[in-house]
Amino acid sequence: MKDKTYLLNKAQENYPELRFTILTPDITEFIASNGDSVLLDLGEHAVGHFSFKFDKVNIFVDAPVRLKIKFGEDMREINDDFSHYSGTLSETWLQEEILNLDFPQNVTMPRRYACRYIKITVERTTRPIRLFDFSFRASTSADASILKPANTKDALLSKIDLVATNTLKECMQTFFEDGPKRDRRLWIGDLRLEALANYYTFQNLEIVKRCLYLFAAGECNNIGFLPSFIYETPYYHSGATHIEDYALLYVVSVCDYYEHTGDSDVVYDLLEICKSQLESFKATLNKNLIATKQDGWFAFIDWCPGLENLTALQGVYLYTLERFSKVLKTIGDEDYEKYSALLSKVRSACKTQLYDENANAFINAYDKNQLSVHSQVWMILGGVIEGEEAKKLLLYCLDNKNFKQPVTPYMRHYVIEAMIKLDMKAEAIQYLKTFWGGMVEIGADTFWEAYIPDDLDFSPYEDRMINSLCHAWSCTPTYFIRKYGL
Ligand code: RAM
Repeated sequence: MKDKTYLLNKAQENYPELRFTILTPDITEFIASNGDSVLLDLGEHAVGHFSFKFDKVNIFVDAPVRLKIKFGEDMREINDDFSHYSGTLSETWLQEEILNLDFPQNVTMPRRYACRYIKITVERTTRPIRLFDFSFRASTSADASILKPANTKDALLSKIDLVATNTLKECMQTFFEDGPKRDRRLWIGDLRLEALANYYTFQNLEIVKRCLYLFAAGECNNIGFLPSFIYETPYYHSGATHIEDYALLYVVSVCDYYEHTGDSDVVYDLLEICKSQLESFKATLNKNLIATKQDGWFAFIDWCPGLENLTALQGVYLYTLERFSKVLKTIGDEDYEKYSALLSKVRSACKTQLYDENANAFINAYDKNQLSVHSQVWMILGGVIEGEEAKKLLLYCLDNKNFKQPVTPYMRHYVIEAMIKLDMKAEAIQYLKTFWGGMVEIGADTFWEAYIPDDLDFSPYEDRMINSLCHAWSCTPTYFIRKYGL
């Protein structure tokens, strides 16, 4: 196994270049008295730093001026009253500042924001003031000049592709962030989907490599799983959460990278850490080869409330085993046979023990026999069921009220992946249009972290205000549209 210094050096060698653009809002000057406010529109979602100039109008200000500055990813956020926030995540993510300015000056706000709209309210001034030369210095490591338009004649799919590529561009900073408003860190589940979309759009291979090495240097938990997220600011630090499905999807991300680039040096550097993720997971299978819950475990799969997720997790394991054994075979690694034999054994164990003929679906006592789309999709992606039988099952469970349904674009990505696997291209297009197209129709400039069409107030964190409206895991329509010509 490579040591931490080696891995972090590799991550550093692949530090992506940030590109900056200066955006100027629609309004250039604001003459204001006590209580006045102005709304600036950047015309697009942007991530970066805001600056402006402040001066007197004619009489010199004789006391500090107090401004409230609010940044919104959309207008709903601008209109929200943050003092009513009651979610489970810290309200310090909400983008609102009070600035006390002692005298006329040029102001550059030190913090980074993710927004399209900026509302400035003059909370207190004793004299009229002038605010002007508004400017927003936006950053991304995506090179927009190499992005070609998607090859589709369908207007809605083109629009979806545009919003998806904007989402990805905003999340590409010095690594793949999950959301530039919140949490601004590198999560494995998001990384995997961003990397896929990036291969077909901005093609920045450095950033993918950097992220793979950053995780490999992370601190594993007592079971051996990689941390599910990483911070790099102000210094490298691995997250304290270890999500089992994310640990497996790290291996898949390495396989994706290899399949896309053929770069075996990276695979050799990361091979041992990948094997250890699979070995750690294997240790949690019972004697019948079914995954069991361990103390202190956290499986993610989706933010669907009340979801029981062991069957889906087992599917993620099979999916990972399949992808990893294929890479091992290509690079001639001797463990190939071991992993592919295990894959067949666990697959047939799932078919005999988890497929229920009466329910016509996969259920699992460890999941309290709960019916969910998640279990079906991951059993399909894990290759437990195939062809017409799998297609029938997928069509049966989607939108069926007896089955728990996906709530995040993240899980919906995997629904579409299953459709593509089963040659259900028409259904995949329809699903993309209904779901991501739904966000476009209600004015999304970037795709959201969570979206339930008939519950726009849904939040995994008990208050919609904290939801991220530009979220990495929602960017994959561009991948499907461009890779599969949807
Ligand atoms: C949230 C973020 C992130 C996701 C994790 C599991 O905190 O939205 O994107 O990967 O959950």
